[in-house]
Order: sequence, then structure tokens, then C-alpha cells
Amino acid sequence: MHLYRTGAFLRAARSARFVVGSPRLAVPASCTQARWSSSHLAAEEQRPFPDQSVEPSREVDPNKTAPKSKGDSVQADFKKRLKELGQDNKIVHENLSGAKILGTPYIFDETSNVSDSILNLVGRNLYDIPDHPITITRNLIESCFPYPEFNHFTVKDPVVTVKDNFDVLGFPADHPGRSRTDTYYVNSDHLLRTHTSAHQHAAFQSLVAEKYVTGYTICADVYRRDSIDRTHFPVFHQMEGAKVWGLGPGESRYLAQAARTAKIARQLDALPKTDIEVEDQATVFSKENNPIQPEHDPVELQLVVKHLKRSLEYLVEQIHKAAKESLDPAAREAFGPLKMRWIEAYFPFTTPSFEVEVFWNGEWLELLGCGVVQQPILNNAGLRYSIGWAWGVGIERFAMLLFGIPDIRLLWSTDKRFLGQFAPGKITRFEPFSKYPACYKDIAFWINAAPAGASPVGAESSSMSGVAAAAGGNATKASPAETQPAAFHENDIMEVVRDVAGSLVEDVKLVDEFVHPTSGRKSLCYRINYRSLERTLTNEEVNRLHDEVAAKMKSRFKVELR
Ligand code: FA5
Ligand code: MG
Repeated sequence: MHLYRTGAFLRAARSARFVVGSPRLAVPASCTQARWSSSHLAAEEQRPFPDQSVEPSREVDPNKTAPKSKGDSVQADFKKRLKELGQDNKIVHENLSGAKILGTPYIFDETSNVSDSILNLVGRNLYDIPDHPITITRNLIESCFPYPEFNHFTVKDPVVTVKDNFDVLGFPADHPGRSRTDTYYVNSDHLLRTHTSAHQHAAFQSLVAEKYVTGYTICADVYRRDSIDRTHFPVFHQMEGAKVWGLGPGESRYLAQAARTAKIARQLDALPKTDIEVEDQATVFSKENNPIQPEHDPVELQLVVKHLKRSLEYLVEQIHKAAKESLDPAAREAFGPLKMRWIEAYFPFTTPSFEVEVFWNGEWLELLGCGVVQQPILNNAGLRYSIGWAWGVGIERFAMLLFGIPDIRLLWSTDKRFLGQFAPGKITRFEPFSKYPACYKDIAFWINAAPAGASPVGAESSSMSGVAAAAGGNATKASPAETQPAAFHENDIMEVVRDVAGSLVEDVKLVDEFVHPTSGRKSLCYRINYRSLERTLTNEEVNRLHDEVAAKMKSRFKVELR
């Protein structure tokens, strides 16, 4: 894996120590620094957490890496053929099927579900194009978490192991985020990362050898089989941020921790104050609901949570301010104050956990997830005596707020009328170049099994009760049906629509569902809104696309069209 910054990062990653178990921080003053050896700690109570023996992350060199999955000789042959073909990011179908992704060949197996339409978007690196709104937004976010307190990384290759995306982060084996309905698998060992948290472990390792840097940000493209609407896209960009506080030298561990608590309090005090009105629905941490970790001292924990919340409130305020300043004076008045709220959340890798929502275009829009890092994750990365927070934001969501971009698809546009509107480092209001007509088409069908989840609608908005997000989300709403290949899942129709019509579809909505009173079979009706951002679609074109969607639904999922 490449985390692009300095060689120091990779050196640190390679030399980091790996330890097992969790420190208990609230120990008596008699526990001295001298007795604070690893053998002493190994005897302490250990909290069960998946994968306590993590391998160091290594840089993936496409030339040195063997093709992934299947038998060795087959792999060698396949690699040779893929090399000869010289095709990047295209699925190859021969006797064997597979794909070369950014130069590395992968062989498909029964788990693979990545499609050409998705692979076509790999390597666009929108976050590295100086006048693209994603880059301008990325730079603004990074400026709120400046060097040298924070290192800034990007990771170009989106293919990660199942271990890095899920196991290391403590995702339970039956977490719905792991299912093929939510995640693009390259094969059973590799997937397109569903979140930047896949690099948390490596990034925490990078802090072990740092003297002054106590945090990082990671920016990268991430991939999810998700719903289709104006704020969701199967490929989007996330930025992850984290900050840790280690234990300095002290006469005893108790004193060292007291000094650390005082340091966090000082740093909290020094954070810029914000003016925004914030509603906080997540201030009480109970055992059942958003628990604090057994290793953490409640007083120190509260300070860490406050530091996290205030840092993110500052970020949201800066984004809001920049958006407001880009308006002409009359429009500024109408822009209104920022409405922001904190709500409880669940992620396997943080607790307590939270989400931030802002009021935008008449509804609550989720911007980010965050929380206090699970102690075993820090321990496994070599930061055994540290406490810390982490967050993950959707860069598109911030960019849409900043530039007034109404539809997430625009951010992938290559149309000069879009791209020509932006300049490096400048926040300018997006001027719609025109609105082309919508064309609604319904598709209704009987399914053989009930769709997964309480509602088949997309996961991550709190206003909807849906299936769990691919990167955490509400695991309690998981349904085992999601992992049964025969069952229909809403993300399946989303995927078919994406494959057939790509970004010519604005949204897909469930408009009707009912169960037949005698047969017990379920019928679903989805409304597809065909609308291009760049031109008017002809009737024939839409009919052809819609027929293809229907045919693919029938052949892939054995649904009976009505
Ligand atoms: C995560 O991905 C966690 N890894 C975040 C995290 C990091 C939590 C570190 C704790 C500690 P979530 O699935 O909620 O969480 O996604 C984070 C953000 O990505 C969302 O709040 C949203 O802003 C954005 N997002 C999610 N799905 C999409 C999508 N399909 N299109 C565009 N943006 C999306
Ligand atoms: Mg979320």
C-alpha cells in the first residue's frame, strides 16, 4: 500500500512494534514507570478484539507482487497474459476472468462482483487535480488540521485486503458491511476499500516514530454498492483524520496519565471557539448505548470527546464561512445561519461514536462519522499508551455545501461548462449551465425472497432506517438475507442501473411494495429518473436503457417482471 507522504512514514510503518492486549489506564499510583514493562502489561486484563496479531503493512509494488488468488501456476500464466493485454482497469473475460487494476493483476473468483463501470472510475484521482472542487475542498479540510501536528496522506491504490478494510478494525464476521450487496469485491481476499479507515492501522503505525506529529489525515477514493440519488455515488472521496495523546514520562503511570489529562485539557482550551448553534443529542455514554471503553478514565474520555467535537465544529464552521463568503452580499443575507447536530452512531472501531448532520436544502444531511478509537486498534499499531479520536468525512458532501453543487454526479463530469468554473484555492458559487428534462420509468417485479433489512432504502442517512453502511453503520439492522445470493437486495437494482445507464440516472426510488395475500410473494416497484446533466436524452435512448435494465434484472436475479 502507498500512503504518499515522506519516506519517514513507510520507515515508521515497517519498524513499528506490534503488541497484544490493552493497557488499563486507571491503575494505582504505586505502579511505577520502571515496572511498566511489556511483560507486566501482557499479564493485564485483555479485551477480546479481532486480529490481535497484525502484520506490518507493506508497500505494494505491482512489479513484485504475485497475482492475487487462485493457484500459483495459473496465476503466473494469467499475469503474463494480462501484461500482454496491457489493459488497465478493464475486466478480462477468457477462460479465466480477472482484471488489472492500476497495474496489478487480480484473478476473479466466486466472490468477485466488481464491474467495468466501477473500474473505469479507478485512478481518476480527482483529489489531485488542483482546480477540481474535490481538491479545493480537500485542501480546505487539511488546512483545519495543519502540519506539523497532522501529517497529510493520500493512498492511490484502492485495492485493499479484507483484513485491512474489516478485520483489523474489529468488524464482526457477520457485519453486513462485509456482504457482497454492499461492497465491491475484487476476489475473496481483495476489495475496493469502502472507507479510508482501511488505512487507519498503517497511519497509526506512522505515528509511532514521530516526535512532533500526533495526528494525520488520509484522503482517498472509496467504493460502495449504494443507493442512487443526488448525494450518493458508488465512488466518492473520504478524508480520515485522527489525533492521539501518548503518555509522557512520569514517576508513576497514574501521574503520567494525570499529566496527559491536563495536556488534553490545555489543548482543548487552545482550540478556536466557534459561533455556530449546535444541537448535541449524544452527551450521555451508557453501557448499552454508546459505551466508553473499559481502559478509559471517564474524566479524560470526556475531554477527548470535547476535543473531537470542537475540532469538527471548527471544520464545519470554516466550510460554512467559506461558502457564505463566496456569495454576493444580497445572497449572503439569505444564506442563513448554520444548523448542525451531533447524533449517536455505531462503528466497530470507535466508541463512543458520533455523526454530524447539517441542515441543507430542507433536510438533514450526514457529513461525517467519528469517535474515540478502540484501544486495541492503537495497541496493535504500536501506540499502546495512547488515547485518541478519529473521524471520516465525505468530501463530496462538503464540496456540495461549499460550491452549491446540487448533484453529486456533477463532480465526475468532464464537461468544460462544469470544470471551467473552478480555480485552485478559490471558492466560487457553481452556476448551473442548464437543467435537462427528467424522464421517469417504472420497473415492477416479483421477487423470490424478501429484500434484506427493514427497508431496502440506502443506509447512511439517519432519516431512513435501512441496511447497514459498508463502513460501520447500524449493524443491528443487518439481515442475514443480505448474504444469501438468491435474495434480492436493493443495491442489486442500483448496480444494474449503474451498469446500464451510468451517470444518466439521477435517482432510483422504491415507490410501491406489497405482499400477495395468497401466494405470499413480494412485489416491488422502483421509479428510475433518467436525466443527463449534460444533454437532453431522447425517448428511444431511454427506452433502450430501460429495456436493458429490465432484461438484466430478469437474467441476473431471476425476478419475474410484472
Ligand atoms: C465511515 O466510512 C467511517 N469509516 C467513518 C469513521 C472514521 C468513523 C473514523 C469513525 C472513525 P460512514 O459510512 O458514515 O462512516 O461514511 C462517512 C461519510 O462518507 C458519510 O458521513 C458521508 O458524508 C459520506 N458518504 C457515505 N456514503 C456515501 C456515498 N455513497 N456517496 C457520497 N458520500 C458518502
Ligand atoms: Mg454514516
